[in-house]
Amino acid sequence: MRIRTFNEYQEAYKHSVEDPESFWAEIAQEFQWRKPWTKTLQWNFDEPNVKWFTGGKLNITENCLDRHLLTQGDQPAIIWEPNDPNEASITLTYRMLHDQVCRFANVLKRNGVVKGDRVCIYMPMVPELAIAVLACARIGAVHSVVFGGFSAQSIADRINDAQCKVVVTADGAYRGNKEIPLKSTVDDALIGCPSVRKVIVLTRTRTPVSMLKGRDIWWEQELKQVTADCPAEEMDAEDMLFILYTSGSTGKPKGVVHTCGGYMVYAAYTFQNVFQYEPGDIHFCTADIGWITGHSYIVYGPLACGATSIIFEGTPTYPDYGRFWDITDKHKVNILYTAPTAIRSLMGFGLDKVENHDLSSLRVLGSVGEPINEEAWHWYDDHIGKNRCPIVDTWWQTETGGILISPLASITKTKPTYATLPLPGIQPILVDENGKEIEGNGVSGNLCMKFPWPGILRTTYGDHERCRQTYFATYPGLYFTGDGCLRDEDGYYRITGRVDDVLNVSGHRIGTAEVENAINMHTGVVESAVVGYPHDIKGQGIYAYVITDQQPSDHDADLTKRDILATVTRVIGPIAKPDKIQFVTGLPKTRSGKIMRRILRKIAEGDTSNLGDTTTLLDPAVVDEIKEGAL
Ligand code: 6R9
Repeated sequence: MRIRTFNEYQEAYKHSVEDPESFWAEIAQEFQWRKPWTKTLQWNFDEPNVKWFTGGKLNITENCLDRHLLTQGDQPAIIWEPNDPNEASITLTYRMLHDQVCRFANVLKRNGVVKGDRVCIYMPMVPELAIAVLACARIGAVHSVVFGGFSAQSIADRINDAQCKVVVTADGAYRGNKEIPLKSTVDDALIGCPSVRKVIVLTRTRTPVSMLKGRDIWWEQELKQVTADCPAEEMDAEDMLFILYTSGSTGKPKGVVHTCGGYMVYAAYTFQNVFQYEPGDIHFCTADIGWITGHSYIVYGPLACGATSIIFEGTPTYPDYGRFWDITDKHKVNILYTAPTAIRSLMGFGLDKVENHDLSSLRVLGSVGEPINEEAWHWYDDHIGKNRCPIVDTWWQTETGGILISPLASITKTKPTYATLPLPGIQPILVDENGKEIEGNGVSGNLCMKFPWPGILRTTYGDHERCRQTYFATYPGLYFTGDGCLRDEDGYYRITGRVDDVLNVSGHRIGTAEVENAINMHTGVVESAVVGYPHDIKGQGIYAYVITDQQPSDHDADLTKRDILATVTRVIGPIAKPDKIQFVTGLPKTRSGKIMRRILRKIAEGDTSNLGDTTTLLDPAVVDEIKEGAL
């Protein structure tokens, strides 16, 4: 499955388009299957219905753990770097990780978890998070990891949507100089979650917690009750592996569903080829396992390839802004995979903390989560890669399971701000608003895919129609990504950002409707409209236009703003807090009552010169008022 030259890339690509089934079957054969599949691919994008490796039986943890034991059982699988650099880091070999995953899988079983049950995981970035994820996969339970920054309400919504039976959490989490109470947030969430029978709590911060009799149990106590003998559950290739919630243009986050066989093949194939992973490489992906990047490129992709993956608990700026470089130096990192927002924030601090570390172990640099601007690209290239490490700008989504468009490290010629070319198996197409294909080069349009790859989402949990509506109905016969895209004269792809009502704040997807719903929950708020605007570090900032029931005085306005921020934090989490709140008396609406976001976006961007046609507005005068009060 390994591509080594540009020529091989072109051949692989050609093969993948001409005969996708034999292409992917050859790759899938390199994994360990209990029973071979009978049909490589069945698909239509109308229902949609996509099935890869039908009839094939496997367990992803046998591929990520057991099959490495003979050849590299004593190689490090996970290196854990704690929040506080003075605390010791931990190395888990493949054998140790296998042992711990089996033990925790037995804990889950002991607590009534069976194949197909959903388990919510709300944890800090500690090795036990990866262990819990893999333990679920070991016994065929479906994990739903919820990022540790989400609020009790967000956890409850996700638990209820998936009807989770068990929650795995910790007493608290360390992030920089903060201590975050996880268990008490889970307690708040569970007031409204009747499906949950057990809560398993790991000790991390020793923050006092209340343990509910009959429901709450300690991770450490439970481990004393089990052995390390846990045969893996036999799974069908199309059995569910996990659910991961992500924001879209409607208010409610969707549970994206990935299945065992296709996801495994795709995560491993892309990890190996995009980063040109070599045995022994130390891979440092700075994402949180609560996002898809962490699922595919901290846990499953690297482990399926037998790599060493770093799990970092802390933040890029604690105890100082040299932390990434400190970790790179300390653990001799070969592949560094991070987000443009982190690069931009570190750029601002200058070079002293870069220059006092040895970064010579680095071979490949990666970028993910949002478009990388030219300045950040060059800073990364010059100062971190010292102009000798290829940068792979990897474009993909929660729904795609793995990277779709990206250079292959040191194989594909890179171009700043371009994700460059589709990986083998990926057939991008640009369309106009009417779904008509835009052919040729030097064009831009809406980015779609016309053929499935093994990692594509199968459904949105509990609501297949929503999956169809969101991804497959806009342009019949195509998977619509929600992104705008340019294809230049060389056929290189550059992602220009979302074309729907989804914001990308510090690499996190946030739906404008979600933020509006949260703001509208505040008592004084009548209505609100949220848009994004360019932000130097976050990529996009959140700008909220808010109508209150009483026009607040200056003093009251400050208080109300604080209350609104507190409301958003409580309903969604701190990542969704607006950067700017402007009080207005009306919103620009069409006669049919639709908010004209285009106008609000322009004003938020500070560009009030050309607002386009405003004659269809119900009350054009509100635009002047909003312009005058713009922040
Ligand atoms: C992996 C991940 C997906 C959205 C996606 C796009 C943006 C991700 C990007 C990128 C430009 C890149 N995005 N990678 N935009 N260049 N290299 O981030 O998944 O959280 O689901 O976000 O992020 O807009 O549609 P997810």
